[in-house]
Amino acid sequence: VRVGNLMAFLQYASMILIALIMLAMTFVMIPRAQASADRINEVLLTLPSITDPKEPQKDSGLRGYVEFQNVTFRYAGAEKPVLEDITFKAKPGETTAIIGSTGAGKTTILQLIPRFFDIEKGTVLVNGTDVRKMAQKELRAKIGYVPQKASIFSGTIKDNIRFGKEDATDEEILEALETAQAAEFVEGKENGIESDIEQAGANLSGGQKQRLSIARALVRKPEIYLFDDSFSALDYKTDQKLRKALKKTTDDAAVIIVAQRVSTITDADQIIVLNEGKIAGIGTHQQLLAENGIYQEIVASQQAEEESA
Ligand code: M5T
Ligand code: MG
Repeated sequence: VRVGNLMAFLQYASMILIALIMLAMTFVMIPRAQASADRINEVLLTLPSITDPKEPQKDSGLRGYVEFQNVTFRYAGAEKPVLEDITFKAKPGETTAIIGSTGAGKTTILQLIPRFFDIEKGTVLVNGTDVRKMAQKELRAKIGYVPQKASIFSGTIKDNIRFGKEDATDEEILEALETAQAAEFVEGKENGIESDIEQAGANLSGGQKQRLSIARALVRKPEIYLFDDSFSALDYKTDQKLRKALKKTTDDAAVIIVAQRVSTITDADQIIVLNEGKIAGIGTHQQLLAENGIYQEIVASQQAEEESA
């Protein structure tokens, strides 16, 4: 009998204990849930800082012009501006290259063209119109942007390219792949453009991903092309072939290329040397090589690298 009493006591005691622990846990969860709910509300109530003008300006009739006038920009909350007094022009049919060390602000310059951020001073013009006076949808329809990090989604190759243009036909897709030098490896796959891509492009190489993301921009047939370091994972020969093919399809468009390798941009119409957010020089490869110290340094360091490799 005594053992029975003891057992019953232990059972009840542990049941009470468990209930108490559960209660304590609930009290721990309440403030956490409260904090999460607050944050969710904050996000839902955030108003976008980039808004369309009430009366967007009409199309100027120009095509493929990009201009920066004394642009200064800082990221929200940053102490120092990342870009200072940037002035340059890109015209249709011309290639403008941007080179400079990491963190110089190259990506930031490209992102100001589709107005991902608003600037602090100066003006960004597309086809002669201030980007803040244009409807965002119209502005972005003019631009084909290949970001520095290629984002590839799970789905077929076709789905991935169509992300650039929803109603692209198979022909248009094949044409874009051809120019992007991706046709060969796509056609080598069992199902061609219907082949499946794994999540984040896990079954593709870095260069294959880059070329698909280039094809995605090409299929839009935009008037302004922005390539952010989009040729870095390609071997020298493919890089050259791609740029040659690009030249043909982009002959009446403005092309702005951010590059690490000097060899990618030697034939650009103008090269902008960016140094710590400021323009250190603009010119052709020959001009800069003759007179720009920073450009000479970049070229020399790449030659040294090649020799040691
Ligand atoms: C230029 C800073 C970054 C750097 C400078 C994207 C981003 C950048 N920065 C921020 O403070 N917040 C941001 O959201 O801006 O950066 P970048 O334009 O990305 O430089 P880059 O493209 O020339 O560099 P890389 O490495 O791609 O060659 O100081 O901290
Ligand atoms: Mg960058």
